[in-house]
Amino acid sequence: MQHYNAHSIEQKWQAIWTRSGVFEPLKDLTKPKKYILSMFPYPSGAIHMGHVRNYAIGDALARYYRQVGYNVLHPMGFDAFGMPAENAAIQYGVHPKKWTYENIAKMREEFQALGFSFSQAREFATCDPHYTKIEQGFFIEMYKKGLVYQKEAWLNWCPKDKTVLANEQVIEGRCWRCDTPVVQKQMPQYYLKITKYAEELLAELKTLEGYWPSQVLRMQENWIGKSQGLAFHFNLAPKSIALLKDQYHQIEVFTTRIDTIYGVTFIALAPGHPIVGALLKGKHVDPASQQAIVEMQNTSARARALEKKGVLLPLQALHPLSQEPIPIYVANFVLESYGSGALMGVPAHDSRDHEFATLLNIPIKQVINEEGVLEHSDTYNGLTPAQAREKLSDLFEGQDLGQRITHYRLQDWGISRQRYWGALIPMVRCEHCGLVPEKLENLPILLPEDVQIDGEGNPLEKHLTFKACSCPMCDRPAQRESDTMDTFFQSSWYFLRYATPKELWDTQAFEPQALAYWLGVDEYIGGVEHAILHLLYARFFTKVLRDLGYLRLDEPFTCLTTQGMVLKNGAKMSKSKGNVVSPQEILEKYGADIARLYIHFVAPPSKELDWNDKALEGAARFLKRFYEKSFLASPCDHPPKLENLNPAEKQARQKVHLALQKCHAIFEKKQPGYPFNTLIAACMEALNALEKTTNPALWSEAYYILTHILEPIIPHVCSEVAQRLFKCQNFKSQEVDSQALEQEKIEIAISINGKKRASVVVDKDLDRDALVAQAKEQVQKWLEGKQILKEVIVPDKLVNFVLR
Ligand code: ANZ
Ligand code: ZN
Repeated sequence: MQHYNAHSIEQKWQAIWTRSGVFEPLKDLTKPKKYILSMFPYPSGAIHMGHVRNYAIGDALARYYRQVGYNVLHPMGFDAFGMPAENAAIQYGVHPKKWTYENIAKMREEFQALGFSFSQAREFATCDPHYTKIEQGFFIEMYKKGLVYQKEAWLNWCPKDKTVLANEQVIEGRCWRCDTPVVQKQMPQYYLKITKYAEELLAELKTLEGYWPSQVLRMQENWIGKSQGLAFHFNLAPKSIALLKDQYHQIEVFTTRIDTIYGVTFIALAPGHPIVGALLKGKHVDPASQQAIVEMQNTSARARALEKKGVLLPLQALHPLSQEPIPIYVANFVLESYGSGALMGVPAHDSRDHEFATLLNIPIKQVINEEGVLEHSDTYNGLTPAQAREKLSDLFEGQDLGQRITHYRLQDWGISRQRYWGALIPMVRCEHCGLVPEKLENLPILLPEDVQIDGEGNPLEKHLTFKACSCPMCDRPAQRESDTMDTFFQSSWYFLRYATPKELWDTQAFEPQALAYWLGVDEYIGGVEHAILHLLYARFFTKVLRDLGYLRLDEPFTCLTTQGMVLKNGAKMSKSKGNVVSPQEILEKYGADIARLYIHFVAPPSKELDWNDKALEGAARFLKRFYEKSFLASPCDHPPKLENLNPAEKQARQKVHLALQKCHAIFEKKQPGYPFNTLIAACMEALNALEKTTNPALWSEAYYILTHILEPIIPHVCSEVAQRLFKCQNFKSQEVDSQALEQEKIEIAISINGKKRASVVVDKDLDRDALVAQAKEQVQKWLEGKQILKEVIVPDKLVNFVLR
């Protein structure tokens, strides 16, 4: 017997795998395929436990499907643009490119040390020039199709990073990366018209029902946020029109509750509404109000939502039906970018309006009574809200005062970033021709490398020659765009790129046949934090590229698994809490197989994993035992003869085949959610039972099956054992022997107060509760009306009921 030495076994097998290329997808595109993808990482330089978990799940699936005979694509790459590289440049003076590629090399080694079966030939980083070239081409095609446009916009601005942030990158009013309070700033930005696809993105969520976690589907649905309502306007009072120098005559609003029109007691404008701007410009508000308004304008929508604030404006509108005057406020909870940036306030029936009205002493007028029908609403009294909505919408539309519209909460995707380390937006501004896309033959437009990165502003703006170029239309001197793209742009199509062999990357985006063969992704695995943005953008890109003629696919990810967080002591691992368990240390101390076994053993993928050192030791003990006991097995080329097995041997064989059956059920999703923890438990039970036996044929069969079941989880040790015992080259899915599963039957006597009354034949390993239940059934007439004081069980022999 040899003692288990993780490092020598693991290094040996990792070297074999790297040399042999066994994890590369096959060129044969006629075989059944599985595309198993774990979300690619940002190359921070060191992987964390969340990565280990994510990739251990994906790797188990990839290895299983190779066993079953599929052609498997299991690629890995790096989401390599973004701010940390620039921050490192600022902090340590190292160039982002150098920092990034060095980190990639380190992480690649860590992946290898964990034994993940990634295709190495398809790895890329999103900052590779071949990738930039293709995606700049996509950008230009989208621009030409009207899917990209430029717009002046109020944006979240991080004064520290000097960059625009998406709403989702603002957390409680602060920058998601550096925690600086965010302010609002207006500037021209490039937008992708994702709203054009809002309806399809929403409708096709239905096709994913049952394949994606329902929680993710609900989050996407809410994010798209479809609502049906009426867009109409309030006329301004004549004096107000005069004050605004005849520039504005009305205020557009959007409501989903036109039935509450008689309950309107105020109108509220977003702080960035143009009428507010006009009032400030004309100096029509007092200094205190002006200051309050400017403060609101400088606060992000998220931060504004925390506490309601408002300022009364020197303006009035007229109620469209009663013609009564209505006061107009600036309110911080009104969003610039939702509807028309203004709303009709109905404090009696909307909780936000109610809070606002209470705060500012605005009247509250109830127009729906306790019975749920309209009141104080002129001729509409007595109608239900739904009836009133129909009638009033008809009225407004009939008189051309308003229009029924479908509104989406989803907004166009602002992709401009004023940062260096990103993919350049391939546009040029020419004094004569305006905004012009680069010529396709000039792509990629790459970043200049001689830049000064000091944390202030965009290094590209400060570069002496970068911006100067010639106009792609007229050849006269022009200015190159210095904005780079949101890194979500890169992660929106990387999964499509892997389908194409590397040799073609320089010349084409996708190899159409390979793309058609490999996509959709059969199982996509990643953190639930990507439930909204990344997954929505990736779905959007798939549809856009489909419409541009690159692919024939509506939805990119056939199945989605979101893994739970890795915690320690119930809290998310973080440096600040000092509760980080580093994969590097665990690898050092235990090796990859034990780390992987542990991760799969303590929790099923979708559940949170609370780090537990005891369970880690338990996993380590099992793995060592599994390895060391394998020296008791010797190869035997025939299966054990069933009729010669004694009861213990029969039981051991049954447990092995039960584990195998579970293995199939789990990987084939007959048992949903990949509960590998139960599979490992079944293997542990099988090994326990096996240890009570000595039959060589049985041990041989058991080890053959167990190494196959466990290879997806602990591949190194299984490869080692299978090679030594069986000269096994490739793992091939095994078949369950249904005869092995048959339970041994035994006869149990049933007595009452010590007197035998009946007997029953049951499965040998029937658990206690089931046995008692069956016994009771047999002796029911003696039990009726009596109280059972005690149930005494003599294993495999007798059940005795002690009655009062
Ligand atoms: C009056 C009203 C009465 C409303 C009532 C709701 C309930 P959803 O359903 O999410 O689409 N609204 C309109 N524009 C807004 C803006 N720019 N910022 C913030 N809120 C705005 O929300 C539609 C409702 O949100 C609209 O219907 C409007 O308030 C408000 F009992 O109008 B409602
Ligand atoms: Zn020009």
